[in-house]
Amino acid sequence: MRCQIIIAATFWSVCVDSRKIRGISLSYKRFYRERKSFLCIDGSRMVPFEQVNDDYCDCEDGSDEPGTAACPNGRFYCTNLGFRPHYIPSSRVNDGICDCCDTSDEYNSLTWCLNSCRNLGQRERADLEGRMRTLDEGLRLKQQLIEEGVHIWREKQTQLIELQQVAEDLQVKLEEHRRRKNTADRLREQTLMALEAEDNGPRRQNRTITSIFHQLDSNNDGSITVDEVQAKVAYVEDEERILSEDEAVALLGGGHQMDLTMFQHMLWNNLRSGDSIKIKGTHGALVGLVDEDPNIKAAGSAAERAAADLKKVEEAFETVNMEISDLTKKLTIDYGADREYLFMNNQCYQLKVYEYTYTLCPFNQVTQKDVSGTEVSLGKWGTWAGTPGNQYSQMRYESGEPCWQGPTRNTTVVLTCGTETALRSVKEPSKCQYIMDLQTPVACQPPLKQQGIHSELKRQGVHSEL
Ligand code: MAN
Repeated sequence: MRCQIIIAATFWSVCVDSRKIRGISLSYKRFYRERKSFLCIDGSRMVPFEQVNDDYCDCEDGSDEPGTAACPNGRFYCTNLGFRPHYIPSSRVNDGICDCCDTSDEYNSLTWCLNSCRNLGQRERADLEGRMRTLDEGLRLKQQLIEEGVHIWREKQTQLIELQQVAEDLQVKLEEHRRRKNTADRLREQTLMALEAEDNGPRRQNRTITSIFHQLDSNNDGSITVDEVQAKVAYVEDEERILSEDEAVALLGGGHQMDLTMFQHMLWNNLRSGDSIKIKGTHGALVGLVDEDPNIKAAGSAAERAAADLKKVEEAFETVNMEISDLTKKLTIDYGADREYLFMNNQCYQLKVYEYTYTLCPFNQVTQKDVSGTEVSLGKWGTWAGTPGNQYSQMRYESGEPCWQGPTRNTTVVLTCGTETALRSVKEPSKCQYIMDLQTPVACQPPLKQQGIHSELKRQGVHSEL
């Protein structure tokens, strides 16, 4: 009899005890000390302790029934030793579905649950270790990239100074070449004017008459024939037309040939005025003569050379200034607190997703190419767009190609920690709005290591020891 009483008392105490502590986290245990009464955690009501977990909801906040499904707002705490603890709505307690990996939510159901916390914990720890290794490696690489950035930055600064120096030198050269060109132009003009003034002088005239005669006398036999006139002379009004034999004979004074003396007194006068006939390929009488003058020729080619030289210097000056402006623009971009993103400048990253090839050129643009080779812009570099404390975690590329019956294409690039810099995914969650995941060591943040799941699992370890 005494033995029966002891067994009954033990059984009762186990029942009561297990009933009372079920579904409560360690930190809440202090509210559930076995006293005469239980004060609902929201302080709204006091109930006899026997009413805790008696499958009847007494407290408005559900705190008297943490281990049963009685209260609609109750929470059941899965201790999940070996994995991570968490709360489930107490309506799931004994509902025939295993929610806690330690099976504690199905303590009074016919469902057979397998405790999977150990396996889950092992998997999570392995995953965590992998992530920690990635983080460590990422941080190491980040440091290298920061150093590389410092180096690139210095190089770009030097390059800018050098380019500015080249531009200054070119500016001086430019002025010098402008002066030279002006002088050459003036000289040509003066030579031309002198030539025009001299045009009627006997020396020049003789020289010119002889020169034109020789030009017409193609076979150099000392006389101009009908054929030679037809080949070289044309009417000013109709240069394309070949003179008829009669017309040529008329120009030759009615004969079939003409020597220098005759030429000087007849045909030359016609040619010189340039009113009705001219030598083919020339603009008129005077120009024809001017072109022949060696002084004018020399002055003309000197002026042309000076103009060509000036053009070359002008082009070089323009190119250098463009380079300066490009470089200055690049140097004004925000590359992160330690310029850790600088190394991405001039780099492009690609990923093929279904029929599209996406190319991200950081701080420049994003494009999408389809299988036919048609490329559209998904946005040009806009700004950093992360959260205020973590602004370098996202990039925004804006004002891409307008979408047919839709918005302008825009892209958000989310930067995540990885041991290499590569595009990992591209999604289009809404029409023409793209989200890219760019993994890179420079997105690795040391605080993650301290605040991450690592510490949560560590805490879990503490639970296991208890
Ligand atoms: C192209 C691509 C798609 C986009 C449609 C919108 O096919 O740029 O990403 O959704 O145009 O018409």
